[in-house]
Amino acid sequence: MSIPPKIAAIRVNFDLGAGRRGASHGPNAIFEAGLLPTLQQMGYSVDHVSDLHLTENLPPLDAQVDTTNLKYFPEVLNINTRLAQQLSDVVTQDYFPLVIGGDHSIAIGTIAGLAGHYKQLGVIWIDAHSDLNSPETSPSGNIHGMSLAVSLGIGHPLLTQINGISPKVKPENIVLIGARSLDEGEKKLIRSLGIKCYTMYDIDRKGMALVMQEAIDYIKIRTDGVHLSYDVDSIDPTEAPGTGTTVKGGLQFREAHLAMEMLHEAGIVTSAEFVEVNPLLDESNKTSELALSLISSFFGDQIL
Ligand code: 4U7
Ligand code: MN
Ligand code: MN
Ligand code: MN
Repeated sequence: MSIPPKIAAIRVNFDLGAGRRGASHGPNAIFEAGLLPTLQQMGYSVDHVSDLHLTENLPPLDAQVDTTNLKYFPEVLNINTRLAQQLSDVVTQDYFPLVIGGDHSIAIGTIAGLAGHYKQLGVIWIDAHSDLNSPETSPSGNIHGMSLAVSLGIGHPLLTQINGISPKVKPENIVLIGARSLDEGEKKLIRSLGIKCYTMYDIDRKGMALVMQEAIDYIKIRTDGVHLSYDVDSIDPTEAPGTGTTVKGGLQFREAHLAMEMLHEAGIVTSAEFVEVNPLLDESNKTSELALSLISSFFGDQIL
C-alpha cells in the first residue's frame, strides 16, 4: 500500500457549483461522523486540516468575460483558484491530499493543483454522471456538471487555465465508474475522445470486482499518479439519499465498499476527494456516515 500515513484533510465548504444549496455543510457532517478519530485510530496522522470558504466581496469580473450558462462563475473561479494552490502546496509537502466537499465543481481546483506534480495524471471518477458538460451542452448551467470537462481543457478559458496547465488530464488517463445519467453532449464526448467508461450496465453485467480490476489494470500502466474523485450520488439513493442529484439504479452498499477496498489493495491512488454530501437532504446522517465508512475502507479498514 503506497498511501503515506501523513494526510492533509482539506475541507471545501462550497456549494454554488450545484443547483441546490447545502453541500457546503458536507465537510462538517463528515467530520462530525468521526473522520479524524477514525483515521487516527487506523494509524494515520492528520496534521494538516484546513478550511476553504467563499471569500466575501469578490472582486468584480472584467465586463468582457462571457459567463453565459455558467452559474456563480466568479465564485467557482475564486474557490477553485485557491483550492488549486493549497493542493499543490500539500503535495509539495508530501501529504496525501484528502479533499472533502462541497459540490463537485471543486474537482476543478483539486485536479488543477495536482496536475503540475504528475506527467501522466490518472483520474478515477466514480459518479452517476460524467460531469463532462460545457457551457454549450449543459442543460442546467451548474458548474458541478462541467468539472471533468474543464480538467480536459474544455470550457471557459479562465477555468481551464487555473494553474496555467491545460489540459490537466488526458482522456486516455480517465476511468468513469457508475455512470447512468449522461447528457447527449457528454455521450458524444465520451465516444469521440474514447474515454473508458464503466456504466451501471457494465457493473451489472460483469460485477463490480471485475470492473474495478479492469479499471485498476488500465490506469496503472499509463499513469504516474491517480486521483480518486468520488461523488456520493454514484451510490443508490436508498443508501445515499443525502445528495442533490440522486439517480435511481446506483451502486449498492457492498459494491461501493468493494471499490474502495480494491483501490486500497492496489495502492495506486495518490490523492482523493469525496464530494456532494448534502446534510440538508440527509435524514439521520445516513449519507455522511456512509461517506465516512467508504473513506475508512479506502484507507484500509478491513472486515477481518
Ligand atoms: B454532479 C447534469 F443535466 N448533467 O449538467 C447537469 F443532469 O457533480 C447533472 O455529478 C450534473 O452531481 C450533476 O446539470 C453534477 C444534469
Ligand atoms: Mn459529480
Ligand atoms: Mn453526480
Ligand atoms: Mn452529485
